Amino acid sequence: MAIKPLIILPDPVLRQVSKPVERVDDSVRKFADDMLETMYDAPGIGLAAIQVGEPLRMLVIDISKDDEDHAPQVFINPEIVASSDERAVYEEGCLSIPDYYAEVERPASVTVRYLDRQGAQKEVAADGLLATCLQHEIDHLNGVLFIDHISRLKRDMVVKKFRKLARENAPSRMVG
Ligand code: GNR
Ligand code: NI
Repeated sequence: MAIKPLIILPDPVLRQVSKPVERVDDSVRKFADDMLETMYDAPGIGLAAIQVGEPLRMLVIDISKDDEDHAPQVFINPEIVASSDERAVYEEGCLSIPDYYAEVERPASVTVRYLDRQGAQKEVAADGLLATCLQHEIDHLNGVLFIDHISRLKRDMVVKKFRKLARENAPSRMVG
């Protein structure tokens, strides 16, 4: 198992559209374990492969409470096959946009079809936090971030702040 470095805004890698996993084999399962370890270390409740630089359509989620046992879930090639008309608002955050939180409105429930870590096709009807988290992660597979769902004014402010941080932390600053 290995903890992988997280890709942070405004890295253009986060805007890539990820490619389907062609075969669920040991290397895919090993990568899912690395993603889970990275997510738990962060800590976060979800992680998409692109957040560690792999443009593959897979994500991991664990929405268990702190005082409960871990409940890791792996979703490979997930697809939203149904969404409710009902909406829900959650305060979202993203490991690729550290320490920034904003309310996002999304369908309150979704049905997601996916392959599990054995490569078996599954379907889950999700609501509550799982529905929000699945939509947040599936957005990542399409190069979409939660800040794309907030006002342009707020988004521009966040992007500007993270551009500045990236500049300040750029290796060029260390030279000379
Ligand atoms: O850890 C995370 N918390 C979270 C809270 C509300 C809605 C979505 C999320 S996902 C996020 C981890 C992450 O960035 N996944 O891509
Ligand atoms: Ni995220």
